[in-house]
Amino acid sequence: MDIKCVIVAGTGKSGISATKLLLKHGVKVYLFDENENRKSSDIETAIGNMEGCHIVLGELSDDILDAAELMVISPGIPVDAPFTERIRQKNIPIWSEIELAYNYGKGKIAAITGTNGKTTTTALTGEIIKAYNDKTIVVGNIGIPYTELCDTTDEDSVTVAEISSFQLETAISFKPDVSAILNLTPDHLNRHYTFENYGNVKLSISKNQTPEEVIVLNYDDSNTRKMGESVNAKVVYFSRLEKPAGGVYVEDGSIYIDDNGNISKVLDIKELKLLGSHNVENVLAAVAISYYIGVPVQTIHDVAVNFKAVEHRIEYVDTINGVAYYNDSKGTNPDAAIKGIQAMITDTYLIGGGYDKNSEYDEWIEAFDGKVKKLVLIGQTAQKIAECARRHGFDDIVLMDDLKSAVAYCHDQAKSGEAVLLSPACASWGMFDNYEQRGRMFKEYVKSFKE
Ligand code: UMA
Repeated sequence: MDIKCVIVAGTGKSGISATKLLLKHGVKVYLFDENENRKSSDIETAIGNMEGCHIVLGELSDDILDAAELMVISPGIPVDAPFTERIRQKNIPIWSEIELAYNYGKGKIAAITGTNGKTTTTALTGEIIKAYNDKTIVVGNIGIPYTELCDTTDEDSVTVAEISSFQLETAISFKPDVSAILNLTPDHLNRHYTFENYGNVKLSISKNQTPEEVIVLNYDDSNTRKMGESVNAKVVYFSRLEKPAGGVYVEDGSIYIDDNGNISKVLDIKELKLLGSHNVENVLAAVAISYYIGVPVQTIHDVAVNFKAVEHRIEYVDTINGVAYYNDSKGTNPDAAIKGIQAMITDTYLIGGGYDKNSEYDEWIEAFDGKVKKLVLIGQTAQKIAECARRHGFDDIVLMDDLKSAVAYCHDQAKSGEAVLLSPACASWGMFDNYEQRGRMFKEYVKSFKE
């Protein structure tokens, strides 16, 4: 890059990584944050070697605007934040942190966006591609800024990036080899104003792609299906419900790839440790993305069937005496816990209850759908949930003193082929510090039965 002086806006993860990258390449940086209360000493510690770096808190001076050739903006800062007006008046280009990384990175890129499922799909795609190519990095909205690792890539590398709409707004030349839009429902409308704008920003992930590159789109979502009509890239649809030509689809419980009429079976859905129809969609997308990055079908199969969910979210723990244990400690309210029970495909011992947030449990009980063999209740809400369940005609209930005895009870009672699910529909407070600790304790108790 032939640029000597850059303003980096935002001193979060993205701004720090972008600054370090630029300094390493000998570029002078004005690291700017509107928040005057940010502690310079913290920022300096995060940067390390401050040579060439000037921290600016509060407001940018005209001198800085005169000197800067580029501004790199963090995703959390809206592109129409008042201070950006002065940047535009000076005709200083504004790049997202993704765009900056793209200019330094090498190798192939798989870029994943969408409203829901991005993180699971990115994590799974990353695992699959890593198994085939150890020069694979997994970056972006998932938590590790792209600028932190782009310098480690070479021509043989693959970058798997979770990209948010915030990061796409100021992506200029970013061109993934394979892009994906998983689904589209209204989100972040305070930032993008209309659903149409939000959709257009998501679609811009493909704006520089040519027919040489691939875009993976959800055929079952009418919004993303429609996007296939307006892109330049080769379109590969995935579908759980239909069989789009040249796509990745489900038939008789198995996932297939149709590559120009060559059909490969990838896996049986029942082999997956990820549960729920939303996760089948995430797997379909990950299969399509990795296949078009060049990963052999056998490798895709082997990694996908062993992939466990993100921690505490319908996370497969282990199978003991034929009983599968799942940790859904992140099910801290009835809405989230509904997804947990919906994901189960066998008779389930459901461990619920905890801190009382004044929730109503009716819809959760209604969602049991004949799958709950026993509702094992703990904590402050145990009685309240039991009463609610009985009102709905559900009577297979047992109350236990604590999580440990609840797990022990399930271990005693559950038979081979059944499942045990911790999905409490309540916060953990009172019994645990947070849902993470509750989930970790659950996993420890389960593992103790293995020994
Ligand atoms: N700031 C301003 N002016 C503003 C707003 C913010 O100066 O108007 C400053 C703040 O004072 C702060 C800095 O900007 O110092 C924060 O920057 P940031 O919000 O972009 O935070 P980062 O730490 O850089 O994290 C970002 C992503 N955050 C957002 O998009 C809000 C992270 O995604 C991402 O993991 C990280 O970069 C690495 O790529 C988080 C997220 O919530 C997980 N994403 C949204 C989502 O998933 O829904 C999109």
